[in-house]
Amino acid sequence: MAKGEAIVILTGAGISKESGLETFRDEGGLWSRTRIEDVATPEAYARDPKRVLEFYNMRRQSMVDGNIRPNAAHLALARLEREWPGEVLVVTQNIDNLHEQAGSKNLLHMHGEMLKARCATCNDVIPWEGSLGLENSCHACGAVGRMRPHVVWFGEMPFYMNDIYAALDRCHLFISIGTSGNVYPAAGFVQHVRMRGVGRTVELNLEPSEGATLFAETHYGPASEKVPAFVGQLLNAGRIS
Ligand code: BV8
Repeated sequence: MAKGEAIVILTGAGISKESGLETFRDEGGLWSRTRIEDVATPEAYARDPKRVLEFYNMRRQSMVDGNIRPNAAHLALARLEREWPGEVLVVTQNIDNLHEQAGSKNLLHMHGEMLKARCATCNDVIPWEGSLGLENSCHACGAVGRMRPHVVWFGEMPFYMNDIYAALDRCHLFISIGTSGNVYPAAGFVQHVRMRGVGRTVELNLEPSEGATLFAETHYGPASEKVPAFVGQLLNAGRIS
């Protein structure tokens, strides 16, 4: 077993699709019905906070009430973290809590978390499972109508970027799962790894992403099949290359 080889895994909405959560850019996905400019930018929130809060209340509700559970892909990544001798870091663009439910511990939500709210006045972040409205007040500073979803909108800086680039700079294997490769800076991570000239890059997706040609290795099909198979092979081989 090769000691200490580090793995970074980027996940997107595709890994949660088979758990019952919608993706964004697939046929009938979230952005086919709602414009990003209307619900997922700071300008939209400033212009019409009620509409933005409702968009996230609807999605949070389906996550909490819909009894959404991790699928075999999330579980396989948690198994890899438990059984691999080196570091395994999951960087997710997703704002659901399916990686946590599956048991992943070394996990960074670069686009935030649906089940948390943040005060736009004092930045206090608290768990939040119900609806968010303008009547809500901040438990820390008392500001009213300033609680927003703790998610990263377009034009806002994603979280943990320093930690993410440090992990990309030391990884031996970068795996991208269930993402269309449309949104930056996440879509640029594979290029960042390639520029180092070392390390293996793998895409596991339903179909080729925008960045498919940048990956040395690709496997296409449902995440619930491809991810457990890939993790099984990796653990059997006990080494990355
Ligand atoms: C930033 C959180 C810089 C909220 C999200 C002008 C002004 C400012 C910025 C920009 C600009 N122009 C461009 C940019 C950059 C912008 C960007 O990339 N825009 C794109 C649209 C061109 N990025 C940003 O704004 C980012 N911030 O750049 O900051 C900066 C610098 C200095 C100072 C300040 C700022 C912030 C981006 C984050 C936005 N927030 N989400 C929410 O969820 O509502 S993005 C959103 O897209 C989600 O996070 C989502 O995860 C992410 C990516 O989408 P995917 O996960 O890939 O989902 P998608 O539906 O696209 O694809 C699904 C894939 O799964 C498909 O390939 C499908 O085939 C596959 N699939 C389906 N089923 C399965 C499957 N695979 C396997 N198995 C299956 N069963």
